[in-house]
Amino acid sequence: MTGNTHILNWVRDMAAMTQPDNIVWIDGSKEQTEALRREACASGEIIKLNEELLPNCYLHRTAVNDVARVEDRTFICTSKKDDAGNINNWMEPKACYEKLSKLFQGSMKGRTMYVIPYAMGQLGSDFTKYGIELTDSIYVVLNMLIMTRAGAHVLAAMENEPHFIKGLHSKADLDENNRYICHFPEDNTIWSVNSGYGGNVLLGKKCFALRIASYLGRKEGWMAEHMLILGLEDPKGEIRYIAAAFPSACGKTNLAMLIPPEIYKKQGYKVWCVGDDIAWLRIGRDGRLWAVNPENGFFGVAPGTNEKSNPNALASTRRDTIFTNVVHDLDTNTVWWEGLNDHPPVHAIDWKGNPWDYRKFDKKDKSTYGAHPNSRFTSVAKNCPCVSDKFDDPTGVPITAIIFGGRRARTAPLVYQSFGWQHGTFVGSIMASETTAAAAGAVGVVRRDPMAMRPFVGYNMGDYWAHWLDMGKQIPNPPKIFHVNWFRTDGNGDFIWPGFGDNMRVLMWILARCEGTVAAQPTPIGYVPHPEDINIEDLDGVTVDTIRDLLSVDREAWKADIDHIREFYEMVGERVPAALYEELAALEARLG
Ligand code: GTP
Ligand code: SPV
Ligand code: MN
Repeated sequence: MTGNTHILNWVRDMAAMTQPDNIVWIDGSKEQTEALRREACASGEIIKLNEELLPNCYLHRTAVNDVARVEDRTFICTSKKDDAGNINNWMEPKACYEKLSKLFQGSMKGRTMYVIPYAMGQLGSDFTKYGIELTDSIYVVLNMLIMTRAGAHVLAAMENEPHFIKGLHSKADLDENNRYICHFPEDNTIWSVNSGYGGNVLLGKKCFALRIASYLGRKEGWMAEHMLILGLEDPKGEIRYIAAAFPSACGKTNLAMLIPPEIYKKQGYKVWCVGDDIAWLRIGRDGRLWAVNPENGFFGVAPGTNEKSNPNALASTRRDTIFTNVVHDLDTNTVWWEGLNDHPPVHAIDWKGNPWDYRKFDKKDKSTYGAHPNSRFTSVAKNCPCVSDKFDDPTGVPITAIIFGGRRARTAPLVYQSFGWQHGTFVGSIMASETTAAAAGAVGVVRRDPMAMRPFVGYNMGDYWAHWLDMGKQIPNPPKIFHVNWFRTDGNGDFIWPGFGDNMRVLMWILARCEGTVAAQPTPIGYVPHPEDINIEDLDGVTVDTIRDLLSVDREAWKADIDHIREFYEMVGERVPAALYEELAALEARLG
């Protein structure tokens, strides 16, 4: 165990409230992990899959009402409401502790409390922060052992550490009317109750590494962002790193593990994955912005992942993986999901645990899906064939370009470059995207999702934008900022741009702009490529005219958007920096 009294006292207090039958400290050893797997298999919490086909892989099904993050039940509990801001739900900390204490009271009776010491980031790095999660779920323990660096070695590193993020989770009764995901940034505390779904309960991820970390980042002069990190290696072996923020289920994992199209592959280009969801960014001694991925695994969207769309992600899931809410193929004891291949299993159990008849599958009717649209795989990052050799590097990687993006059927062009950091911050602040299944609620509705952080910023969004502007002033050699949209559709609602691996063609333009080796056309919204500068060699059905269409800036649509942006800024409230209102006015003027 530990001699750290901060930890011991807190564990004792939480145990007094939740009243578990036992307390088990997670050490990360093979023996303990194996024993927990056996116990969870015996209770039916997880199912062991075919050891030959999927070694060390397991399937878990959540409760049917517990399949995604619950944004309307997620709270930022700062002492002043204004510090949480209008984008976040807010509760007064004391009131929230009291309310949740009642739900936690005795919630672990008859159960074991697991104490998970973990680190976000590589031990020994300036970036790294510690956490402890207390949970009554073995599923959470097994996921945390993949998603974070966890166990006895981390607890040893925390021996003299008064600062750590205190996370308390209990499944309690999985009562959705009493489900709460609450953050107390002033106390380094997270309380999550009545859920068993990933983003709500793997507290190192969105709760700590984004909500609490974004709050700490502002205080301490760094940034926590909902960004993938990839390295693009050229034939000379030089690697440039890109960080990209897309909203949930909008393509981060896919871009992070991109396989270059043949035309680039044969020249020797390669793409390396540093992270697929979260980046922590700090100003390096050399004046550049440096990034680490604080996670240790991928909690990726399963549907749509296949040999063609994302072979690297698929390969990562072929061993040591926990699958959540996918189809169970009974004939082979393996898993399946929509979009994996054209051979749905004949004898199968759907994500709800019911027998599933693939012949009744109808794309338009969600109730016929075998896998939940937000079903996920939890995989070890090191099992990814394209994992970067900088993955464990405590200094991280220097970022050349930052990309924002979202799902927009019309307004946003395939790619454009901002005029500079301030304008780039503006571009991030006005990001919008169609909602996805990653969060509970309607899907396909356009909503503003600044920097893809709307559900994850742990303080006032206006202050967050001010922090972005501030950072820009402090970084001597800042990354250039771009915006992409892979999701423009034609008259039939089909995607025009092929996407996936071919997104590399856009990354090549972005890096050429960073090098200053390609020209661009200034437009009211930013610099747009000359259509012939996007490489379409070997791209079936895509002509220069297709690219011209993808790059067109629809002035009327943008003018109509201005009012929405202003309304959104007004909703965010008084703390929106004046510089962003100036950018908005300048955009309006340029649109004429
Ligand atoms: P979170 O884990 O929720 O943060 O999601 P993410 O941003 O990592 O999204 P992910 O890469 O898992 O992709 C989500 C969905 O978008 C999947 O169904 C993909 O098939 C689809 N997708 C990803 N990239 C592209 C693309 O370039 N074009 C198109 N049309 N779809 C894409
Ligand atoms: C997201 O929704 O952005 C995810 C999945 O990455 S979750 O961990 O549930 O937040
Ligand atoms: Mn995410």
